[in-house]
Amino acid sequence: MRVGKVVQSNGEPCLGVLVEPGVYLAPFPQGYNSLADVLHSPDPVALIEKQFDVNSTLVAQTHVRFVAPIDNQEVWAAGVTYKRSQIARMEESETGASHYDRVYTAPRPEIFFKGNGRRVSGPGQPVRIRVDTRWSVPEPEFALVINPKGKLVGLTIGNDMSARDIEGENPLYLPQAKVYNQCCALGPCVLIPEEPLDRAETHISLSIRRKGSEVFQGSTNLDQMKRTFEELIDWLFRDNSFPEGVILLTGTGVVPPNDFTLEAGDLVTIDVTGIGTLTNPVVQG
Ligand code: DO4
Ligand code: MG
Repeated sequence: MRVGKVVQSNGEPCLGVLVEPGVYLAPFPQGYNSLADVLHSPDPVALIEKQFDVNSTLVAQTHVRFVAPIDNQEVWAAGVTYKRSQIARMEESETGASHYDRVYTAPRPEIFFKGNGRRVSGPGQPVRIRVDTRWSVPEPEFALVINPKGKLVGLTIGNDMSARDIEGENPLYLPQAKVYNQCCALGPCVLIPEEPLDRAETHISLSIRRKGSEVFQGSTNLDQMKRTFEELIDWLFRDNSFPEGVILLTGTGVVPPNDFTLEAGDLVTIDVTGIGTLTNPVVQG
């Protein structure tokens, strides 16, 4: 099931379930005030199905505005979980190369705080290039929606915007390269998997368009990720509690060539098998 948060014309949020002919809309079930409340319930699919049986309206997808599927959760991110990211990081950082090399194979993964809902853009909303960077890229990533007990309840698409020159200059600058206004995008909806994902068949692709032409395209699949979702969640939850739940980006396996930097006006599109498409315009300044 694919479910998201939709803002209606009166400004009120409601649930939206994506189906072939369009999107079913329904209010949050009684006693549940947010998408996170629903996703964190003991059986989200049953709860949503029950609510949609009684209360839903079918509308065309073009008439629906999905917003970022986040409420009060924190957003964290894992890094260097694909060979492609390890190589790119070692190339960009003279002083930090050995750190990236070691973290790729070490038992403990790289995990960092990425932000909260205030820093996250939804579908169609801008993502930002910092004013003080000359080398920025989007990072297309699988994003895990995790409940307060540490259970994976769904998957969405994430963009971990990154300033490669800042993180490459000194690994201690990582929080500045990664965490700033509009540094992350999530959406459009959350896939609640009803069976285990086929890793090799779950693709993530990135397309960047500039003035109407595609200037970068790349893709990978989940099988290329060195770590499992369960392993990343286990490390994230060690002496770390998330009473509101947490969204964890799982690292990028698609990195544009080293002479590529994003520009204001670019359009970033990320596609994930079974989830959908997340598109965001890029701004700077
Ligand atoms: O250490 C750099 C960040 C790594 C990252 O964000 C990624 O691999 O996706
Ligand atoms: Mg990343």
